[in-house]
Amino acid sequence: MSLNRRDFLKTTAASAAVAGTVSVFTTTQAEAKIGELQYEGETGKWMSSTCQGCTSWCPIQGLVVDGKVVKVRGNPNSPSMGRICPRPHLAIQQVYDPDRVKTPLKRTNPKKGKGIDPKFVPISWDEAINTIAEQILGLIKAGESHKFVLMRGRYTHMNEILYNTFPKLIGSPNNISHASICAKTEKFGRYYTEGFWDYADFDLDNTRYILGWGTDMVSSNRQIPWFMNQQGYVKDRAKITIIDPRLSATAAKADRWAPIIPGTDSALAVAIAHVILSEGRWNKSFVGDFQDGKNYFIPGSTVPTEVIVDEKSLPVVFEENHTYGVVAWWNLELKERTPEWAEKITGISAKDIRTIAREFSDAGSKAISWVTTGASMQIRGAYASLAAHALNGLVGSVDAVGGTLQGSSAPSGKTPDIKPYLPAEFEAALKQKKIDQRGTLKLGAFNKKTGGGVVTQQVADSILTDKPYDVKVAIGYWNNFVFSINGANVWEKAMEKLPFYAHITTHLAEMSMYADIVLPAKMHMFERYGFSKNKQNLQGYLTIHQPLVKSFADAKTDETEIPFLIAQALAKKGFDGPLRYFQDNFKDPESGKAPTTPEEFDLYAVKQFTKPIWSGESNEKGDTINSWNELLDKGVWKTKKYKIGKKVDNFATETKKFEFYSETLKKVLIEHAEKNKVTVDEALEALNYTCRGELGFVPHYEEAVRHGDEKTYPFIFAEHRSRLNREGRSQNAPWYYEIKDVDPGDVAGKDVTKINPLDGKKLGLKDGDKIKITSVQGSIESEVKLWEGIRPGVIVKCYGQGHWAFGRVGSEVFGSKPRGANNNNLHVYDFERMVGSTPRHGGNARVKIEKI
Ligand SMILES: Nc1nc2c(c(=O)[nH]1)N[C@H]1C(S)=C(S)[C@@H](COP(=O)(O)OP(=O)(O)OC[C@H]3O[C@@H](n4cnc5c(=O)[nH]c(N)nc54)[C@H](O)[C@@H]3O)O[C@H]1N2
Ligand SMILES: Nc1nc2c(c(=O)[nH]1)N[C@H]1C(S)=C(S)[C@@H](COP(=O)(O)OP(=O)(O)OC[C@H]3O[C@@H](n4cnc5c(=O)[nH]c(N)nc54)[C@H](O)[C@@H]3O)O[C@H]1N2
Ligand code: SF4
Ligand SMILES: [Mo]
Repeated sequence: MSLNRRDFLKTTAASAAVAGTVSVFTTTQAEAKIGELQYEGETGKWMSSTCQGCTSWCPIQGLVVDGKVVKVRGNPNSPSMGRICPRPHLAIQQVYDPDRVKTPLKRTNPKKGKGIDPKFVPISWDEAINTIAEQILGLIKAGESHKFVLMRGRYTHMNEILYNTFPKLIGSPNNISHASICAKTEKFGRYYTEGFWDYADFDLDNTRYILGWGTDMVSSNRQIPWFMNQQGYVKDRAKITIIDPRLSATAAKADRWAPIIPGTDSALAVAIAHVILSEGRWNKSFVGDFQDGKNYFIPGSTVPTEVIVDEKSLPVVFEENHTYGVVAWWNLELKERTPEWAEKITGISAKDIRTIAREFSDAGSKAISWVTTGASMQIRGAYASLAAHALNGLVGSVDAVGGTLQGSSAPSGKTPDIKPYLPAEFEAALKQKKIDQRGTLKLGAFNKKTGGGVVTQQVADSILTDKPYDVKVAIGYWNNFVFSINGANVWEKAMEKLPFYAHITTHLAEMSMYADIVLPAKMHMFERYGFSKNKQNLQGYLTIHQPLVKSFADAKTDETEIPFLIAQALAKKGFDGPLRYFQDNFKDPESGKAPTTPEEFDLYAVKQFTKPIWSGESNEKGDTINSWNELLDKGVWKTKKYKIGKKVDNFATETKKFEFYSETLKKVLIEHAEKNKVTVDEALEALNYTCRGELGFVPHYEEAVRHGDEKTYPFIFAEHRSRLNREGRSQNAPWYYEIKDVDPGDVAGKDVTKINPLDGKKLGLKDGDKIKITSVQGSIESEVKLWEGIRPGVIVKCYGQGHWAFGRVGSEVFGSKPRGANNNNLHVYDFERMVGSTPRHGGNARVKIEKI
């Protein structure tokens, strides 16, 4: 349907007037009347903000006409020079979605559960905030403030306030982010080889080879717009090989697609390393060489410590240059890892493995091994991440022209110290263990140390078992864990049990259906202040979020306005620590005025955090910006281009070298074992890895874990994300369904399961057949699409649909019946235990298929 601008404005105004969502259960998809919007001429104003449709965090601009944002484009000042992907256009349907929460809501049905109507009624902000403040005070008075949990999904860098300081200010150690359901194990490989715990940057201008591990960079991962734009140029200069069980959009245009059996990436990576070393193809200037110039990396043999030459016994010395432990890696792991061995495990022929290894190493330091979550967010993904990243060390492409880079980062203000605002009685509560059991024997949560990271998924189990203690009050924002985490049914049960939950959200989502209070959030792209920092195209940048338009809902900013309101309510009730902290420390950097309203706090706080940019003090490091208004106008500040090569021999590893034998991992594993009073081998076992001894310190093959026996569950389940997913947030946008066939093999308007035609034949299935898919965790119903883009024995389905409570378009019947199916009903509630991450890839579940 098409709507002219006047009708469009009328529709949004009308829906704004209908407050609340009482009896939302009766609305069906057929009644949804959101359509295309057209605008009359571009007479409006382009204003800068930031897209958070994915972790690329692109600077964008919105065209504002008569107080409405009608169009989006890239910000020309961005490092990608104004490129964006297709997804920000969907954001228009997000912000003007008539299904948005328009006022605070209160649950009137005390019974909680999937499919149970919460019977929400609209309430005032005062009542909502007071209810939350009472709950918090109740905990404080009972001396159990640690039983409060703050859960964060997506965020801007303003999360320092609600996520980082707020829980502590009210006496709780529990701030739980979504990092471990996102991409943590991808970072593991970089950290334990080159000491870098972050997203990488890549020198696409100069690269000659990209070896992508689950890398679908025109669709997902990071710097998507830049890669989409550069893909053609890159292809002129470089070869691209994509290792992915599925023919992704990038694989379809690559030089080679290696359809790997899910979860076997570590085998392929070590076999590639084996070829590179045994054929003498490593980068001699980066890695070094044997002193006598001979190659002692002989398949099947350990590098000897000495050889006999002319009846003389001579020591074999490898003079290592910028790396550490290449001989140990060979001796411990690589010597037997032939392509023939890997062929049986990975499904990639030995011939292809040799070709990939040769082509990759021919490109030398201009070859990128680009590891994504596909090859790392697996049950035993830590060593796959390590092995695939280590290939960059062999060819010397780490911090090299045409290689993989750590990149730069934009400066921003520090978070003021909260200690003076913490009452003495919080001391014990703040020392309580975090609810996610990080750092315990079976949940290493390694980042730079044991227990350093979050284990998001564990929170459900901790709530259900009251371990280490019972959670009583929780606030979640910009998150939807009931939908977005493996074993969705476990989260459903946990949320059912949680005594008090407040959800700060733009839409009622699955997570909101368990809420006692729902608070409407301003939409991040067009309605609120904030800032994000990232890197693309060799530049670090800071990009501003600002209100382009006034929210049509009575919404507030999750990360600033809402904590300020709660702080005010707490102060009125006699506990003024948080309010004093906010008012003392977040004065307007220009006028010096302390904030008295949530709006002032929001503005002063964002100005304070971004001051290093707009004050002009960073002009020498990058773009020139001299005032707050100039930052709002330009929208983005970027660093000068990253200087390549400085990190070499100065990596933040134990040896300062690029570590093939990871002394850095060894140290953390020993720490973890000692902390939990076990040996390193016992720790490895508890973390569900098969290696023992020194093998645990080098990249090596680990057999994939698959839940379900092969006989009952003959297929491996794999998944990918949609080019249209704005994480879990765009699925109530009609455009999402209309153009869903942008994902290879998918069908517009549907949520199909892609099955190889050979398997289809065996099972007697044809396109459009309805099927039930079952894993040991649960079942989904789906529709068959026969497709050659997935190997026989593996089936694949896109992630994103299957919401049972996400608007009239996203759900078949809001509150009870999903549209499509959620993959997280099949993914098994299990962990990658070294990092504590949630393994959505690697084929964690075997499944059976039944025709229905
Ligand atoms: N099977 C499977 N599971 C996955 C993934 C996958 O690919 N496959 N991806 C994983 C990854 S990488 C991630 S990062 C996580 C993301 O998972 P989560 O962090 O749980 O985030 P979303 O699913 O995007 O849900 C965010 C919710 O916030 C609300 N919301 C939307 N916009 C706004 C806003 O502007 N402000 C506020 N306050 N609220 C808003 C909506 O209710 C929405 O449902 O999911 C993970 N889960
Ligand atoms: N379009 C889009 N882009 C996004 C996001 C989004 O929601 N939508 N979200 C952003 C976020 S939060 C994140 S964390 C990143 C994640 O982005 P990526 O790291 O790129 O991860 P995914 O898209 O989850 O999966 C990548 C690929 O892994 C493949 N795969 C599955 N199993 C295996 C396996 O066993 N081995 C290998 N080698 N590949 C496998 C899948 O087919 C898929 O093509 O994307 C960001 N970019
Ligand atoms: S969805 Fe991601 S890649 Fe696309 S414009 Fe937004 S932040 Fe950038
Ligand atoms: Mo993510």
